Amino acid sequence: MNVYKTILETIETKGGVYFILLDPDKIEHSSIPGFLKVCEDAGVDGFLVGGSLIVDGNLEASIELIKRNTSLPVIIFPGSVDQLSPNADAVLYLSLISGRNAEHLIGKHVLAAPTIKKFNLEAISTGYMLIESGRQTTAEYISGTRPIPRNKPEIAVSTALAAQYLGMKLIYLEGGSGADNHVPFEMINSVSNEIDIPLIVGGGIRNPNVAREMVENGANIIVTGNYFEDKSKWNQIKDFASAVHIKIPIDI
Ligand code: 1GP
Repeated sequence: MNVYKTILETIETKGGVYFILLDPDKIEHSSIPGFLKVCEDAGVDGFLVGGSLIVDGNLEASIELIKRNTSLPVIIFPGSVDQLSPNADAVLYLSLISGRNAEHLIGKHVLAAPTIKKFNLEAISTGYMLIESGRQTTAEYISGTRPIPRNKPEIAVSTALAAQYLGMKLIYLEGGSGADNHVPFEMINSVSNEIDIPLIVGGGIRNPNVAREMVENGANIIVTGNYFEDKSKWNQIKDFASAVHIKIPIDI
């Protein structure tokens, strides 16, 4: 499977892509098969797996289990160099372009490259931008970088354009997991108007209407994580998927 091609095709056919982020620290292995089934039935387009700080979870084992239970794309969303596995379909090769920490701009990539080659993983070069979202997020703290101010869309636009000109294939606007405030619609709109590569938005999205408004403002891929760690909310997954798939009529 070529994941990047699948993403482009899904944007074309459904109007948007809906990914769910699984953090190995936060999911019980016993509930993974059931959760994946619910996601598939609800119309989710794929899974990101990873976290800024994995303390207990075993990424390798989680990915193996996820792959055994779904035919949807499984993409590593790495919080560190050791979050790589040959069982995944692709890895978001994240460069933290909102920051000025050389390790996260290119350093970690050099360390990870030989393993990616050995695993024959599809690396999708992604310009990763942290956007100020209220309290300091784990990603900001761990990376030692400051986010782009949420009221400065012009900085986000210039940064995203720079990534595109450097040849990156995706732009990721990240509010941070569990963010108080999601990425502002205005910023999504400004960035998407200027770039020609797909735009991912995630962090603090807890409502399908918000997801829909993001897609209407130009987001191509929506990611939610935290929200569905609570099993009682699984019946809302379909609402999120339908909200993101703006080309497919919502059945009433
Ligand atoms: C992916 O970090 C997000 O971009 C996930 O954020 O857990 O807040 O949905 P949430």
